[in-house]
Amino acid sequence: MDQIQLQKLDTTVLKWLDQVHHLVEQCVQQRMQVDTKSSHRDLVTNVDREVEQYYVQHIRNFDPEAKILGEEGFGDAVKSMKGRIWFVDPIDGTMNFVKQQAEFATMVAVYEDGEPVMAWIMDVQQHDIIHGGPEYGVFHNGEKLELSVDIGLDEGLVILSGARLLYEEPGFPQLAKAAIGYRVYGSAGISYLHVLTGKAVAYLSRMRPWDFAAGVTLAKSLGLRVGTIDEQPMNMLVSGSVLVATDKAYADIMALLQKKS
Ligand code: 2AM
Ligand code: CA
Repeated sequence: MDQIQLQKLDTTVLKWLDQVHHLVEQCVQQRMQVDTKSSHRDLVTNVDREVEQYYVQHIRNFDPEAKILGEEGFGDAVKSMKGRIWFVDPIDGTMNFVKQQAEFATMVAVYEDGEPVMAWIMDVQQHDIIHGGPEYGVFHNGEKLELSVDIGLDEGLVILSGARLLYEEPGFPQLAKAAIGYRVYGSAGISYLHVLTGKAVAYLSRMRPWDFAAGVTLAKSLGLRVGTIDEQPMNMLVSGSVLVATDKAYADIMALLQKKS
């Protein structure tokens, strides 16, 4: 895509994000229905579904040839990364959304033939947006975002999945102990925003494609290191333990994980 097409894509999705912000506010005030999915801790709301339907309808109009991979299943059964794929997580951090009405995100990413093109993460309650791509640059709201100072675990906060830490998945407790401090936010999108803006040096969680597609795109575009820690190459269509970190923190974490095995 050339710069004009990327600019049009960005402007279009930023408009959708404004609408999503309004839609979520309206739903919270007028109609909230909470259901459980796989367990009593795995929540979904009508807002997750309504926001995904909003995205799917608008993506279909804007980019009719593309396929859509969304958490709530209103998109397509995507089996290959060929062509253009839109990844959509309508509400990321649904537990935070239900219990706090804060610290939750909405995420969109576009890939073309397996390569990242553009992505958007919005802290919905704060209306705080990071958007961009490898050929476009990364922007925090309107301002160009620059890579923060490269610091390692001895000086930086690491963000971890609460569940992985609680159940002592190999690597997670060691990492929490090695860093100057650790944080658990309960939302991949909010965690990515902190790493992208230099408030934390790494984020590690086991995630599904719509949880990591946008974060990985923005992190790579900004010059952060991205990889998996389960010795599998990153596959955009399956779950994986995905790490995003500064160069120094990435090296620290890899050394630490090799030591444990
Ligand atoms: P969600 O709210 O969109 O489901 C903390 O719960 C983070 O992990 C959130 O980003 C959440 O996304 C995601 N998450 C929740 N359950 C998950 C699961 N079973 N596998 C992978 N990620 C999950
Ligand atoms: Ca979600």
